[in-house]
Amino acid sequence: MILSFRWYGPQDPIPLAHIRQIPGLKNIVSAIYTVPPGEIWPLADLLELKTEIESNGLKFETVESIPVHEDIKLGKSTRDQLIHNYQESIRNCAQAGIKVICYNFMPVFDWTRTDLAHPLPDGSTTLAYHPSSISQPKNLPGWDTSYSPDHLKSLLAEYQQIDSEVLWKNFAYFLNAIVPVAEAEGIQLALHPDDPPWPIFGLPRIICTQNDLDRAVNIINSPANSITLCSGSLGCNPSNNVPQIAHYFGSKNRIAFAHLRNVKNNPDGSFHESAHLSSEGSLDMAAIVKTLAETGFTGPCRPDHGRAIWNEPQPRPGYGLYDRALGATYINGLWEAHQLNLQIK
Ligand SMILES: [Mn+2]
Repeated sequence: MILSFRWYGPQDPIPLAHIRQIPGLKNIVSAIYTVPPGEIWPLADLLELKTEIESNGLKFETVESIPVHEDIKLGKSTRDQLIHNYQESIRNCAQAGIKVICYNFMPVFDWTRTDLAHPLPDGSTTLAYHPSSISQPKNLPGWDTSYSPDHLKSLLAEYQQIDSEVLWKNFAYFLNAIVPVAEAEGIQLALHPDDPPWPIFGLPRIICTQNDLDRAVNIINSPANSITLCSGSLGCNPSNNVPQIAHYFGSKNRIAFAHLRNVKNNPDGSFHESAHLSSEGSLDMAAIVKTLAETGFTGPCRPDHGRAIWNEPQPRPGYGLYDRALGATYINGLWEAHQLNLQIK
């Protein structure tokens, strides 16, 4: 396991020098944020980012994420050029020393919450989701979309023609074009599950369960076609047994990247992101990390989101330094304990 931390590039207010002070933290997870979706990530930009990260004593081997253009998901005639660009971005990442590329195949919306500052009894705030608060995309707080209202409207209309089986077909078309390139370049693609793992706003979502992930990895049976095990995304559906999912894909050597965070699920279908500790949420974090250790996971792993604590400003909700750093040290503790256990056995 390579303990890693997401950093949003030079515009991220958290200095790399502070991230480096988290014990055992070796790697940065980042992306090129200045290039619009669908365009090629220039090698020069990747190398510049790598140089900055390395000059702070850290490594850059994991990309999260190269966005997949909506025309690819919609299966439009423009997709071949866009897929060609995606292939070029993969090649440029490989040249810059990247080993893992995280991506998702969620239509229009990335991770979705209805409350970005849900108060917890200890005085911290966190990201939360309540099904009754979700009706129209425009009602989402802090929604940062690159789409204008008109563009969004036309995209949503286009998706009216797309059901989940068509989306699967378009996903397979995309995978068949990019997995061979990743394989040739020595890169592992790491499909992130949908978050939350159910359809929203009438849009299909297809990467929600163990079966969905299994269908995805079986489209092309190659380690280059792997998954991101995101405990929090999968875990906010209580029917997803995350330790079991970790065991299933870990045993097949198809987990390329792990996101570790805890969620507290409520009977009404709402949830909030809790502190990482198992007893704070609904997930058995110790069992998840134990499974990764026992199945020989060697890839990057990062604390996913964190709460807002100690009055830290949250220009990017979920991505402050303090609580993610606590999560990182907790992961360290679990990992060390399980490594010791494995040695004793
Ligand atoms: Mn995640």
